[in-house]
Amino acid sequence: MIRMFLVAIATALTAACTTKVGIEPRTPNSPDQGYADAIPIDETTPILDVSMPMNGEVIDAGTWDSGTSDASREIIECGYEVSVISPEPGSFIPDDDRIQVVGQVDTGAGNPAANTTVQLLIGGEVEGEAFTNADGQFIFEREVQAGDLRRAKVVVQTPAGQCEEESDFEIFSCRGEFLEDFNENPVTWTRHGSATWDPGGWLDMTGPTQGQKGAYYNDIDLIERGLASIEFTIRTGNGLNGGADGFALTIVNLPDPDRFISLLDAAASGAGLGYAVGGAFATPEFNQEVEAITVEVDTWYNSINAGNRHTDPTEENHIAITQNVDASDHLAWFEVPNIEDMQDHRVRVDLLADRLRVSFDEVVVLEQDARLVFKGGYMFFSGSTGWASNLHIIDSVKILHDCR
Ligand SMILES: [Ca+2]
Ligand SMILES: [Ca+2]
Ligand SMILES: [Ca+2]
Repeated sequence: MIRMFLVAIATALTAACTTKVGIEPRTPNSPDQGYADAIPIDETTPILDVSMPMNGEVIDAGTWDSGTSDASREIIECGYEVSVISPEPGSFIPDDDRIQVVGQVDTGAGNPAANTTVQLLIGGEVEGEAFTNADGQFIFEREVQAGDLRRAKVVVQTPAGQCEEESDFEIFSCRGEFLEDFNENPVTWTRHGSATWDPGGWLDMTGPTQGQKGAYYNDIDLIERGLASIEFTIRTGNGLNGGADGFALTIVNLPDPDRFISLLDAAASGAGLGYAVGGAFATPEFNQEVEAITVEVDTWYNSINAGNRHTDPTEENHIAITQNVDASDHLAWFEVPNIEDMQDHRVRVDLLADRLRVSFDEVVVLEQDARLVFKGGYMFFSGSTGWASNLHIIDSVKILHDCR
């Protein structure tokens, strides 16, 4: 897990990314639809853990006398710089996972602050203590539970008192974790239309053929409502006439999962990427309003003037978040001009209470306020081709849900 974070950080530091992002003006959802207030942070007392300083000495944080001395609670200016390096701020981690909170203390002059006492504070309470090593680095090791690292910080403690310099960080912990690598023909997923499972260990929504529409849906593994982080790998290209149309992951709050087949039958191909059946895409065959969040990878510019039911927000290839199975309802989007390269690309969307955060190939490319209504539900992948075509390959799904 930690190695993954370090890789992510290294990638973030080395990658250059120039994408355009945008949002369409939105009518705010009614307040009772927001889920921010519906997910209280549990008041569970965090389980005290053992911290492991890098000088090898193990300190039981539970034995530390937390501030009976007035001097230790005094806040003073020390001039240090404190930073948490991993996990990345805003990370999502399954409940009960052991993590290492790794960071660095520097003196104001930019030198490492060695042999310095640091404390992990949660809600103002001391949850661990460690010493920095010769390079100024510290490690706290603990198990995440019930969102207890949602509002944490690391501070420096000196004999004269607690330093005012601190590093805040936020880690979400999740009760639900869904993983699927498609390495075996998946039994919890049902094929629809042109989609196929490839023995290579992935799904393809369309093949390279023109005029296709395909999907795989999962009506067994429920994704819970609330904060969530959705990740998957895509690969597209090798198509005709410049490549199109794109593919999508949708999580739909279908009251009756038996409706999946009628939804997918009615969903628009082409511009609708095999998922669009709401709003401008509603049909007499499926006129039920459903709540849904879709992550779409769109490789064809549609314009309403050309007889289509919507205009894409950009002429470039784009990754977008849409809602309520309406491909015209782009909550957020960013451009990815070169995505039809038949290379693996990792897409991650974090659904937070008040904002959306999208990462592409481990780099955050978009973070913006959004009043989301994520009710959870069942998921499906879909894709389509038209006059232009592409392969639309999906792999390695990871969804952390029911997060706090
Ligand atoms: Ca695979
Ligand atoms: Ca399009
Ligand atoms: Ca689009």
